[in-house]
Amino acid sequence: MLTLHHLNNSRSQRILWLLEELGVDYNIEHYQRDSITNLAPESLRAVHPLGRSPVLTTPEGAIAESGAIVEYLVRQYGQTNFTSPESGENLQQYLFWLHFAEGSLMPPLVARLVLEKARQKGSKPEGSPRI
Ligand SMILES: N[C@@H](CCC(=O)N[C@@H](CS)C(=O)NCC(=O)O)C(=O)O
Repeated sequence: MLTLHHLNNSRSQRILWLLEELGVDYNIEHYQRDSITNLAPESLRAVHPLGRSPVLTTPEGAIAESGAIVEYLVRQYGQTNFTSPESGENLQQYLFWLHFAEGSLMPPLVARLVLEKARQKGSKPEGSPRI
């Protein structure tokens, strides 16, 4: 059985969406962000050393990184609407969009979110952004 280790307000929502679209059976373990730091609880580190969400535990082990989880689910459970292209232009498009999400889209969105929070608090951001 698959278990999604789901943190509130996180990228884990993408994985929930995909699991539902694929119609796969799964369990959810819920984790809540710290109300002050916004960080994930330490208990998530016991599931995967990154200590971040999403993590999917599978019969083959724990998988972190949303892109890697998407790849796993599509490979294992993809049906007609959810197969990854094997070659050509479609494969390039598939790889581009898969990597674009974390490689190019998320960094500026996270930076904006962190700056916005800091602005609301009237302070400068501290440490590395962990959204
Ligand atoms: N590149 C990773 C990012 C994972 C990540 O940073 N997750 C955030 C939630 S969206 C998290 O767990 N933040 C809480 C923390 O870092 O303590 C992915 O795509 O899964």
